[in-house]
Amino acid sequence: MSRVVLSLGSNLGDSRALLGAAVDGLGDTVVAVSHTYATPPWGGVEQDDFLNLVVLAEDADADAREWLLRAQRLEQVAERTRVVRWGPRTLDVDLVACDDVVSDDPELTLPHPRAHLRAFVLRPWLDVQPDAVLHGVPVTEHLAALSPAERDGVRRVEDVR
Ligand code: PH2
Ligand code: MG
Ligand code: MG
Repeated sequence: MSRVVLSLGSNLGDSRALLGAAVDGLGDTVVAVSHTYATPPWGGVEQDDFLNLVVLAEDADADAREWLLRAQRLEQVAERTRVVRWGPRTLDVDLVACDDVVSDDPELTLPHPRAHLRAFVLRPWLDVQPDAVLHGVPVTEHLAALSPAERDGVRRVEDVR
């Protein structure tokens, strides 16, 4: 059994439909879906706001690498292109954490190396796992450590699912 925390984001195309289709694409592995949030772009590239959400999923037959493949397949279905690092995209599906796996593999670093800095990951994560812990620290504390501007930039919108 593996339990994964996935961060989904989109700011190109019909983001609501793309995110909804990606959640559907995870099928019955989905345990919980967070609310949906509009979030200012993180990473310094000028672009439209993103829609972000977090999915908690479980599958007895999937390890972290298999979740990565599934995430990449969902991105392919969304015809994801990525021209600029941290730039606009139709769909981004990132593994935030997978069980207690710690990996410094450059292709699959776990937990996600920047998750603790991103309110657009932390805030929705708390919807599905209020007692979540990252790097031994409660996610609530990571979120509290961010600037108020970073936290307040994450605004709840109508759920895609
Ligand atoms: N994804 C990025 C870069 N910046 N900013 C927000 N708000 N949400 C994202 O999903 C996002 C981002 C590249 O993965
Ligand atoms: Mg990403
Ligand atoms: Mg990604």
